[in-house]
Amino acid sequence: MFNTDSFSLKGKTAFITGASYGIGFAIATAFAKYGAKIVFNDIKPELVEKGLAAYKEQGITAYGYVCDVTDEAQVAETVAKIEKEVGTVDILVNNAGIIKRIPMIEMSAAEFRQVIDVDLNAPFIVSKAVIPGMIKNGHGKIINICSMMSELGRETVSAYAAAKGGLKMLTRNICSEYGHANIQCNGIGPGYIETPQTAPLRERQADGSRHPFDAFIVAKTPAERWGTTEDLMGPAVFLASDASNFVNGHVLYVDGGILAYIGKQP
Ligand code: NAP
Ligand code: GCO
Repeated sequence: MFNTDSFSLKGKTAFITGASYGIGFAIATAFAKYGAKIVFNDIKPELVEKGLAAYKEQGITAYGYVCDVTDEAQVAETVAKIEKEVGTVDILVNNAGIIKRIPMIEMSAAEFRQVIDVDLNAPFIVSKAVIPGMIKNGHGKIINICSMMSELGRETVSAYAAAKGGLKMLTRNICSEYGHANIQCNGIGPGYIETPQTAPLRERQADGSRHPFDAFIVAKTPAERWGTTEDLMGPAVFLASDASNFVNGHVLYVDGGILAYIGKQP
């Protein structure tokens, strides 16, 4: 029956990848407020340490693991540890990601592959590792962090757009393949969000004026601002909770309206 507890994550174990800071950290913090036990990983030990301190500062007891999400053996080992030390993963957020802004004809195949590896292959690897536990438990939530680039292209981000477009289809496929096992797999497509990943696009110019890309994004967003990591908290809690049990294979764009807008009329 639907009630206010339908949004509760009490007792749930949530694994958010690459969540030492930025979007993953904000989502994990929101999950903790709704009662979930927080597990995260990062590729560098110093980032895990930084993350653990940041969660502690928020009054959250988080479990942090050093793990490269592109390495299938490391992921399997980490998920086994999580299941033993914390519990079976009820909620997975595939958040870890990288971007390389390089014009396509200047990009090496190795650079292209690296982006696909972190942004697309890794969500496959981590999902594959947690789904058996979810099937055994009789429920599971997977949230893939997609992008505007799951729908749109732009100069210099060919690998990122290919990966995030692929991630949208992986989302639909996990839904198609495991919906019968009461697993819901959805995406969140953040618009342009203020995090270190987008800091180079917001750097002030030498004369103190806005970066042209910064001005472009504000003009392209009906909300007339960049998003904050806080903007993603409510949508993530919704998709992680029982309130969304019949929402499956969907990408929820949290973009201040960018995808709805043709752009400023002349
Ligand atoms: P981010 O800089 O993309 O942070 C992601 C985290 O993942 C970092 O801690 C990063 O560590 C970690 N990571 C990278 N490669 C990894 C690997 N192989 N194994 C484990 N961890 C790894 O920050 P963000 O902006 O918060 O982005 C989070 C997600 O949202 C990404 O998937 C991104 O593509 C997506 N997104 C961001 C925006 C935006 O506007 N910011 C918009 C749409 C979607 P390092 O610091 O060492 O790289
Ligand atoms: C870029 C940006 C974007 C955002 C985001 C948009 O260079 O265009 O980094 O790709 O990070 O993914 O949704």
